[in-house]
Order: sequence, then C-alpha cells, then structure tokens
Amino acid sequence: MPRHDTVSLPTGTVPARFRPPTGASDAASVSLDGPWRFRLFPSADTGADPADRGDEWDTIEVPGHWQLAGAPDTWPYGTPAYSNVLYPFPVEPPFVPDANPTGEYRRTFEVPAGWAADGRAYLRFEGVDSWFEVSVNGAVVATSHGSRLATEIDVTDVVVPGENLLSVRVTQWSALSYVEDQDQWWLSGIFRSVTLEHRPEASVAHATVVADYDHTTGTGSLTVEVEGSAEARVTVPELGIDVAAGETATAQVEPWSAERPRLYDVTVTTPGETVTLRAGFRTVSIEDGVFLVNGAPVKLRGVNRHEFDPLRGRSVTPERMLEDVLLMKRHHVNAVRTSHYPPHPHFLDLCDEHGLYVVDENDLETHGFIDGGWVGNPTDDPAWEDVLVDRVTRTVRRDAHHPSIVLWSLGNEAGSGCNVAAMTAAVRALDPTRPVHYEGDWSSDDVDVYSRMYATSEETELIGQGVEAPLARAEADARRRQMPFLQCEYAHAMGNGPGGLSDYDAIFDRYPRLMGGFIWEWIDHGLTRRTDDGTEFAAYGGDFGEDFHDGTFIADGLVLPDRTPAPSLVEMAAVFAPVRLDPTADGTTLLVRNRYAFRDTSHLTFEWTLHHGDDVLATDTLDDLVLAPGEERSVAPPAGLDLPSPDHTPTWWTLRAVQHEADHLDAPWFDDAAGSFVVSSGQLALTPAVSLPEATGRAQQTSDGFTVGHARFDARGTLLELHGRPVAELRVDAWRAPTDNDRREGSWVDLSDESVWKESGLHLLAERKVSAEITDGALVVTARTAGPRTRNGFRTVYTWRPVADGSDDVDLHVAITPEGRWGQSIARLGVLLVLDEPGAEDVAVRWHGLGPEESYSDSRKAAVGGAYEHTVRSLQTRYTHPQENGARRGVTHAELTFADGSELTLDAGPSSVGGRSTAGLELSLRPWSDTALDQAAHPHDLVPDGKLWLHLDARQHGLGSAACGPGVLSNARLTAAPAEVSVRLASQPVGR
Ligand code: IPT
Repeated sequence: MPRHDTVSLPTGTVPARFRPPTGASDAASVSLDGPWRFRLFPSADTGADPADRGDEWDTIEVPGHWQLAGAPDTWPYGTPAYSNVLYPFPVEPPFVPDANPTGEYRRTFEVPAGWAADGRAYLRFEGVDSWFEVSVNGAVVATSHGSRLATEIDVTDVVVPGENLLSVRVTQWSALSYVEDQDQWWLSGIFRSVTLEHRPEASVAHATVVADYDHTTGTGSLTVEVEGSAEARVTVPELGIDVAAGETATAQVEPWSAERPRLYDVTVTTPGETVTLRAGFRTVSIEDGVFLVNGAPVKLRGVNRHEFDPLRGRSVTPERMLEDVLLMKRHHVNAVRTSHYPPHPHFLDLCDEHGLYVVDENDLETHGFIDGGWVGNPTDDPAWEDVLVDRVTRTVRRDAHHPSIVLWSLGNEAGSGCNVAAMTAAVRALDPTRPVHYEGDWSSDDVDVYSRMYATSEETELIGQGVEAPLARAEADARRRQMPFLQCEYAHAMGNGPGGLSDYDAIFDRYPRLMGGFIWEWIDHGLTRRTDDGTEFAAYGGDFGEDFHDGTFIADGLVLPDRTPAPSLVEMAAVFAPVRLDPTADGTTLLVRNRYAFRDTSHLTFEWTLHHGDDVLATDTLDDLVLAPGEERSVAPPAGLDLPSPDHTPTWWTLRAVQHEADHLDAPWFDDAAGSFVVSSGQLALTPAVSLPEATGRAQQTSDGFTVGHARFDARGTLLELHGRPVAELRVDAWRAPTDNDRREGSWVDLSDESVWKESGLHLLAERKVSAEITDGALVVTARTAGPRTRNGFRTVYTWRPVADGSDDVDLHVAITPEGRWGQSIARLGVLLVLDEPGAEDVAVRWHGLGPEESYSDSRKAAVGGAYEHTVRSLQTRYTHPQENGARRGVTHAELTFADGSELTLDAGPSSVGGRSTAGLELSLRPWSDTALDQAAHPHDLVPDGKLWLHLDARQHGLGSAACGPGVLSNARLTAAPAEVSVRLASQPVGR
C-alpha cells in the first residue's frame, strides 16, 4: 500500500459515481455518522493496530475536524492554522514533516442481513482531509485522498455477518497537501459524512444525464446513460417520457435557468434500483465569443464560496448550505464559484433547486510553488498527471448531472504546465456539454473561456473591447480573442470594501464579451473562540498561536462569520439587482433596465414615493411598466407634483421595484414575513439642497473668553461647552482607522494609503489656535492643524455665530485650506467633535440622509436618501478585524437623544471639497476614538471610553479594493483640497 508521502493514485477504491440527492434512491444505506473512537498521534507512523477497537480512546463526532472538536472552548487535538499562499512546511514534494498529526478513527458497523442475498456493500466517504487508509476487521482495504472528493470502497468480500470493525487512519499532511494549498484554515479529519451503501445486483452504478434545451423550438431533449445494468429505463412522468437508457427523448419543456430553476423528476429504473433525479433542461454555449444559456447572453453576478462554518469549519450542515443559498438569492447573486474544490454534493442540489449558476472547481491549488518560480509545480510534472486527472475525473463523475453547473474549473492558482491539457482532455471526454475554465494559464490554450482575477476595470474594459495586449503566439492570441472573458475573482471584500463594484458591473454590462465575474469572497472564515471571560469572537490567522500565518487575510467576506450581512453584501445586492433603476446623466429621469435574461418585469410593481425629511408627500405606482428581458426605459416623475420650496434637505422621488408575491420557484427565498421584497430602488432629487438660512445673531466677548449662543469658548477660541454639554475636543481631522484596503498597495500604486497618511502624520494631528476675535458679529477662530515632523498642515477658519440674537443655537462654518505638498490621498476632511458622554453607545440618532447602512463614495448604490434611526452602537459595523466603518453620507439633519432625554440637533448645509459641493455632510459617530479602533485586534477590544466622537466630514476617501486588486479609483479618491462644512447646532430641530 502506498504511503501518505508518495505521489500515487488511491488504491482499493471503485470508480467515482454520480451522487444523487439524499433519499433519491431506493437502494438501502446506513449512515455511519455519529460518535467514533478517536486518538491523535504525533506522526503518521502511529503504531496503532487497525484491529484495535480503541475502546479506551476518546470519542469524536463524525463528520468534523479534529482541531475543532472542542470549539469554541477547548482545543484537545491541536489547533487550526491559517496560511494563504505559502506552504506551512518545507517545500520538498512529495515529502512532509515527520511531525504530522494523524488521527486514528474506529467504529463498528453491521451490514443489514438482507444485503447479503444480492449485490454488494460499499463504504462511501464524502470528504476526508488529507490522506487516509481504511481497514475493515483489521485488514487494510484502501488508501485514498482528494479531500473534497468522494471515495468508495467495495467491502463486500471483507465484511462478516454481525459486527465489523472500521478503522481509518487520517494524516494531516501528505504529498497531496501540495495540491490542496487553498487559502483557508488547515483543518483535518473525516469532515463529511460516511455511509455504508447497498449496491443491489443490476443497480444504477453510474448515470450520465444530458438534458438540453433548444430555445428556438422550446424542445427539451433528454439522454440518460446508465452503467451497471443493460435494462435501465428512464421516465419523466410529467412529460410522458418513457425510454430505454441511452435513447434520446424529446418533449416541449420549461427550461431551467438560475432565474427560473424549473426541475423535472427523472426516474431511472433498473432491476435492482430506482433513482429519481431532478433534471433541468438547459444548454450552455459560447457563440461569437459570448457566453449563452439557452441561447441568451447571461452575465454571471457571482461570488466565490468556500465551505465554512464558524464552529464546524468545512464540515458544513445542510442548514448552513441552505442559509447560504437563500442569502445569495435574496441578494441577487446568480452564480457561485465553488472556490476552490467541489462542495458538499448537497450544496449543488440546492443550487439546482433554487437557481444558481455554478462553476464547479476541481480540488487543486499549488499556489505555494510561486515562491520558487513554480519550480517543481505538480501541474507541470508528468509524475503528477494521474493524480490530477483522477481528481478532475472524480469531480465530473460525481457532479455532472447537476443542471446548475455551467462551467468546469480545473483548479485555482496552480500555475501552468502539461497537466492542464491532460485534465481538460479528461473533462471533455466525460462531458462535452460544458465549457472548461482555468485561470492559472493566461494563454488559455487548453480552455474555453479567458479568465483572470483582479484585473483592473481599465484592463477589463480593454478586454471587453477586444483590444487587450496580445499574446506572443499569434495563433493562441487569435483563439483567446474569440473567447468570452470571466473575472473568476474580483472586488476583494476584505474588511470595509470592496469599493468600485458599480464600476465593474457597468463595464460587464457594456460589452457582450464580458460574462461577469465572482466577488472574492462569500464569507469571513473567522472561527468562533471565547476569551477567558466568555466573550465570543471570530478568530483569524495567529489567534491560535500559529508562528506562520497570514493574519486577517482570512476575513474577506461579504458576510461575517455568523452570516450577518456586511455592508458590502447590501451594496452588492443593489449593484447586482436584475432590474436597475439609475438616474440618467441630467438627473431628471431614472433609467429602468431589465437585466434578467429570461424574465419580464410583470412580477414587479413599480412604486414611487415623494418624500422630504420625515414627511411622505405623495405615493403612487407606475402602471404599464412591463419590460421584456434586456429592455430599458426612462421614466420621469409624474408631472404636476407639489414640491416644497428648496431647503438644505433634498426632496426625493424614490422609485422601487417590489415583488409582492412569489410563485413556487421564488417562494423559498422570498421573504414572506415582510410580505414584499424590494428588488431594486433608485431616486432623483427634485429639489436641490441649498444653504442654511443666514444666521444673524452676534457673538459676545466675556471676561475669560467668548459665548456664541450656548457655545462657550476660552480666550484662545477653544470650544469648552455646547448647549451645556462639556466638549473634550473640536479640531480638523484628516485621518481614519485604516481599512484593510487602506493598508495595502493595491495593483497600481507603489504606496498604501495608510503609509502615505502616516508619512504626513495624519494619525497624530495636533491643532494650534492662531487667533480668536469677533469680526462682523461672528467669532472667528483661525487654527493650524498638522502632524509631527512635517511642515504640511491645514489652515482653518472656524466662524461661529448665534442663529439670531437671543437664540441659543449656533451656526458653525468651517473652511479648511491644506498647506504644503500632499500625497496621493488623505483619509477625510472635516471636523472632529468630541463630547464627554458616558453611555455614548446608547445615544439615539435619527437622521435625514443616505442610509440605512454605511456608504462610501465608491460603495453607495445601496444607500438611499431618506429618514433613518439607529443608536450609536448599531451604527458601528463589527468587522472581524476592526477598522473604519459606519459613515453615513449626505446627512442634512441629525438628532441625537442622550440618556438624560436632552437632544442635540445638527442641520448641515451643503459641504464642498475643491469647489465641488454636495448635500449635507458625512457623519460618523463612535463611543471610542479612531485610534482605539485602529489598535483593536478584535471587536471585543473596543470599549466605550465615556466620550461621543462625532465626525462631521465634507468628504471621506473611497474604499477601493487594494487588499487584493486596484486601489481607490480617481472618482472616489480624496486628495488635499480646500474644503467647507456648515452646520447649525441646536437643542431643538430647525423648523422648516
Ligand atoms: C487569490 C486566490 O485565488 C484566492 O484563493 C484568495 O487567496 C485571494 O487571492 C485573496 O484573498 S490569488 C491572489 C494573490 C491574486
């Protein structure tokens, strides 16, 4: 028997077979999930006897990872470790270190008495990480690998009536670890189910299903090939189909698509077994370089999904899988790349049923070889050909019956080489109906689509236009130029981000060649841990004491580890919406675009509201707006609307596309609790935001300073008190707690934004008052704000004036002028106001502006102008790794209600940067400082400090995707420029 550290095929296993949905077959099976005996050894040579029942050993739950057996409190069998690209062991394939945690598993089973009469008994392992050896009754029967692939072993001849002993030895590291270097936690063990299956005589050993759809005639054609019996019949009662296996039947059908996932029951009957599959009729093709489903161009609005559960790792329950699928559907995801291995087969059943296009990826990644210039890469080593071909063969044989799969992917980040062609040939031989994808070889010699990851929007646009830089080989170039283009990864959702999603989406829509892409990635893989005092947190690389790790890079999802949507998920939903409502360039109409490939908009109601601040002024629906797939139309607000006179808050006309009822295909994801589902919204400002009315009052000089309304100052012009509330600080600010994107260089700048900000000392700004005097009745304070070491700084003029004589309320106008030579960006430009406020996290905030979630200048499609309410606590986004978050933009009015019931009201006129003016200001409120936010490693490190930190910004820098990909685009960059903010501070709301 081969050892774990050799490059060799599994032994003692049977050819991979298709995996019908659970319960689809009438052949018997027995689950072997549940408690097993377990012992962990420090090396692969455990010395444990496979005949030893392990009666004295521990008990462990199968399926599961041994490292997570005691999560979230104890770690009895080693701990998880996270490394992304580089191998956490010396690179000397096929060898791995002697220190190789190895689990010995034991359990007994009985073969049901009836099985002996006919057929055979198989053991089926759905997933074991990484290499394993199976013994029955003390004798080794098989060795296998392919962590995310099934292994089946015929045990008929080794089992006995009554009790049998099943022993499984699983090594953490093996030669195969070199080809399973995916960006995730290293987690080991029998992590998917184990079953004992009866394969009766003349049963369905394997089935190949081809269910095509001819969109020109509406005809479906079905061919099911069956291995294992010559007498197989195929019936589809709903379609009156009853044919022999191998014969093609045709019928008029409703096609399958992700939009309308229509499935038919297809029953395969052999003398020994009846299996009922769920088939969908659909055809995938590439014509003239365009990716088509059922003859229609389809854009993949996708996400990369790793299997992950914060307590169970990759041992994911069916409930979690369904949760993922329904969350995706509710957020307009139409495609999933199963990065970077075949998922649990049940996930694919769910994709068939609920409608998601799938790129099913082979279990292959050799990224760590990049560090040695790819020398020795298994992808280019003939010695590995059989192993790699075996993997992709097992993938296709297991999964090909799923209508949801539209592309096969050979793997991820595995470089290029001879085995790419070998794998493609194997896939094509098994399944000629689907295109083959592999990103790792940009020549695209062996595949059907041109795929890249993190290409900038500029390059994507060139590729869309077909004018990308040529390949050196003319023939290969000509071939690639005929291919559709896919971004298999883009828009890195690490921490606060990605910015720029709308930009990509618009480019995908513009060019038929672009078939869309997959955001990296679906979920933050933060593992639940508890601190000593019982506080739960999501652990990332290094949190288990790993010496070699990649830190926070594991936390880069659209959903937080517990599946709480991050703001990026909400933004993505608005960008991916199949029906988009976007203002046209002149801002007077909304362009309604039906981006469904197959569906008209008759299931939607177009409802509009005219609103201003808290007031709803009118509502109605737009009739007759049924758009065919691909159709678009401009709609204007109805004539004759009664508009209020302009003030500092715009009057919005908001149009929503709402689904009120769901048919059976939509019902599972449709949120019936709410009774309706807003597919999309768009809005127009019908009255512009204008300046606040002039303040007319006069500031007063006092013996020790100044008073302006209820604002009190010392003689230097330092604000001491506001409406009776002690003020800890008021100064210009230009820094933020860097996001994961701010911290990295991105693909087109040399320096990270964070390093540029640090260089200018923005994180250590200090303010010096230059003068304070009453001019024309206003208190005018000038100041200079700068960081250490530098001569760069900001010259600021604060102008304070009571709203009227005798009024407590004050107007503040701030004009900030940068001095000196500034770098590529600054984080923000505005005023930081810090109030002494114990209990700041409970302060209630109501505002008029964009919301309800946070938004940034390059992540703002989901933000809708309106009236919203939160507490300071709920304004914070608890990113797995704390960083800048929670900005609310376009805020023209905010009411803060403090614990004692008192209120502070802010009304903001338009702010401007570099002469460009926008309604209101950008408001952030925190119960801790940005410095504390920056220093926190996890959310529980953030403790309210007894102050309320208010940022009143003219603007903040965008988000970008520099953590992996391009930085902030020029349309969202903030660079040093003169800025102005005006705000009225009152203890009562400003009357209209
Ligand atoms: C890309 C990987 O394919 C993906 O698995 C993940 O690691 C991602 O990066 C980063 O989160 S590879 C990238 C270095 C281009």
